[in-house]
Amino acid sequence: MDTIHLSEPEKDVLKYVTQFAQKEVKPLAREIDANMTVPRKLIDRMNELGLFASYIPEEYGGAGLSFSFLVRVIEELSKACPSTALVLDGALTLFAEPLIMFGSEELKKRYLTRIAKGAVGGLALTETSAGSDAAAIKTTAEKKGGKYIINGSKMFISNGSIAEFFVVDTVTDKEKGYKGITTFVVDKGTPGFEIGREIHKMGIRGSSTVELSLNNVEIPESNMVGKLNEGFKVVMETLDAGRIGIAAQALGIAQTAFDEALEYIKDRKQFGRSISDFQGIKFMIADMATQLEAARLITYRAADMWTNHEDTIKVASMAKMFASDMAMKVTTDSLQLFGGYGFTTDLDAERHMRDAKITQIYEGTNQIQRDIIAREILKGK
Ligand code: COS
Repeated sequence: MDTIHLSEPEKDVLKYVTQFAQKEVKPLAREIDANMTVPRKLIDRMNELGLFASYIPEEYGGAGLSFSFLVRVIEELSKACPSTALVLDGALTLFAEPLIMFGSEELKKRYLTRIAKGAVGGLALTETSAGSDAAAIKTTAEKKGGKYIINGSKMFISNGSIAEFFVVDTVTDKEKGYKGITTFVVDKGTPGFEIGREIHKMGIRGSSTVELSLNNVEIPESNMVGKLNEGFKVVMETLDAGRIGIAAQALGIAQTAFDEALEYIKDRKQFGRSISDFQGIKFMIADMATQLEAARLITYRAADMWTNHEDTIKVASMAKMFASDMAMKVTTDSLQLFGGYGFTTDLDAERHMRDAKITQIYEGTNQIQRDIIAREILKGK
């Protein structure tokens, strides 16, 4: 099924991305999970194939392909290895997108051109006491002359150890709540900016997740993304795009889990026949395939809406919530279809289930997504 709107050249490029994902990424997925790192040469290879440049506008050295295309790329890479997909997803939806939407010409020239050449970026919003309540961040940015001095710390930052720069959210006016938040770009290597310990995780183990600490980090005012005290809008809109990326990641993980289980049940014989002959198994397969199809439709619709600059808040949250809940269910049922073998680490079913779990949590828990969806509906959207 191909309901997403892609140009003919995008469709052609996507075929190569699928081949690359299946031939070069998938064989490394186990090793990436075990070693808890995506090899640099794989990131370089994604760059060589133009994947980092794909979503960057042409005037900044990119190919100017659509967000819908990027979503399909994330899905295809996630079928092979969701940790590898997250390296690209984080760089493009969480770092490049806010600059594309809100960055000054100077910032776009300085950073988008580097992303287009394979530099990784990240988003630093979350703090130990500000997760779902994003506006509760405490990291401050104080103006001194033409500079801002940033102090604070960040938690669970994806791409942490490999990113060269981060979009960082700070408090610039303590009295004003979310209307006192400002977003800046901070380069790795700026004095006082430290990348902390690598956090070990249950799933997407190849993706780097770290704490960041910022002690008197001095940055020029020109690093501000958007306007002073309007950073909450920057980050919320960034997450609208990011959530569609996570929906695509969830889709990819679930599709692979399903495909592997489907192959197995056709071969596996019990009671003298293939277990796919049993109604109990058939019903599971029918439900899983239907859930996958529905998640794909809503994710593609959200992607096309974002591409067309429509109001996507509600549908982005729906896609993220629905696709990630689906992925958890489908990966759990896929493991079940393998029986005892599925519970072993000899097969990939358990990894898919571990990888799916985070999609219900990050870029806004599914409880927060439900809150956003209801709020939008009550507003009449
Ligand atoms: N897209 C665009 N704008 C949004 C938005 C969204 N998804 N969500 C909120 N806003 C806007 C609101 O419209 C409002 O703007 P106005 O001042 O123009 O009216 C402003 O942001 C404040 O909204 P609200 O009052 O709802 O803010 P809250 O502090 O109550 O928080 C939630 C809103 C819960 C939606 C927000 O904190 C959130 O998304 N939390 C999850 C954070 C998250 O995803 N973290 C993951 C980090 S990356 S792993």
